[in-house]
Formats: sequence, C-alpha cells, structure tokens
Amino acid sequence: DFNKVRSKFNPPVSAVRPGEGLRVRPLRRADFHRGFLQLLSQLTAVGDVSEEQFLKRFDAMQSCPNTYYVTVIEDTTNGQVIGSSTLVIEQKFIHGCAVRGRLEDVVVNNTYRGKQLGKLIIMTVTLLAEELNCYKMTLDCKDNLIPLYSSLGYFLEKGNSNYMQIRF
Ligand code: 16G
Repeated sequence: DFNKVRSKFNPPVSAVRPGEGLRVRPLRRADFHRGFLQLLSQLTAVGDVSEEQFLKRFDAMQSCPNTYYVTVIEDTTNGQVIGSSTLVIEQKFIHGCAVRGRLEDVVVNNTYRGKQLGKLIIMTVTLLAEELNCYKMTLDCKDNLIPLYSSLGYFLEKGNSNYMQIRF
C-alpha cells in the first residue's frame, strides 16, 4: 500500500534530499530561462510559446488559489529545470464537497535517467495531494509507464475507469 511505497526508495531520496546538486521547488517565473519549456517538449508538443505567453499563463495559474502546484527539480550546478510534474486540484460537490487531485505533465530530462527522479517527482506531488486532503489522485499514461506508476501505489481500476478523450 501507499505507506509501504513511501519507504521504497533505494537509495533513499526525498523532496528535501533529491540528490547531489538537485533541488525540488515550485515553478518560478524565471524558469522560462531555465529550460522549463524545453523540458516539457520531451513530453509532448509545446509549440512556440513566448516569454510573454508563459508569464501570462503562469500568472493566470497563480491567480487560482490552491489549484495549480507545478513542482520542478532544478539542477543547481547548471541552473536548469530537469524535472517537472503538476498537481491540479479539482473542486467537487461529491464526497461532501471534496477535492480530487490530477497528476499532469510528468517529465524528467532523459539525460538524467537512473536517478529515480521520476519516482521522486511523482511521489512528491502524490504526497502533496494527500496532504491537501484529495480523496483520490488520477492520471493517464502510456502503457510503458504503467509499471512505474503501479510501483508507486497507483492502480488500474479495470472496467470502471476507462480513459476516454475527444480531441479538438
Ligand atoms: C500524458 C501526461 C499528461 C499530459 C499528456 C500530454 C502524465 C501522468 N500524463 O498523458 O499529463 O498532458 O501526456 O500528451 O504526465 P498530449 O499532448 O497527447 O495531450
């Protein structure tokens, strides 16, 4: 279960001890110049986003209190953002006006593989979701990432939570 997962990191890593020269922190406006969008482009198409557009979106997210938690890993030796994941808090009427967490845009720079940074960034926002009293946290991912998420306590609810979409 989740409690077992928490202590599974080997060697032990945590948000306060992510590894030599690494730092976990919230996204900042200055991260436009620290490779944040280039990092996201390892996940999907980012497009041609100007600094002005980035800042406008950043400010729009900030203006929604307690909703967007964009968490990054910075390599302090070169000042680059090398990992990111976003927790979005969705307010509900159900479950006694509960909140639900959505795990989005998880990416770790592919040159930083083998340092358990994917696990670290996922667990950091997962614990944050729990801390913020989310009744559940959900995500969608490619088949090849199912083992990773499964190892961190996420599970497929067969037949009851099929991921569907419509694209515009
Ligand atoms: C993955 C991501 C999702 C992201 C999407 C982008 C996770 C857990 N899931 O599904 O957050 O927005 O990829 O792909 O990180 P798209 O450009 O095809 O929508």
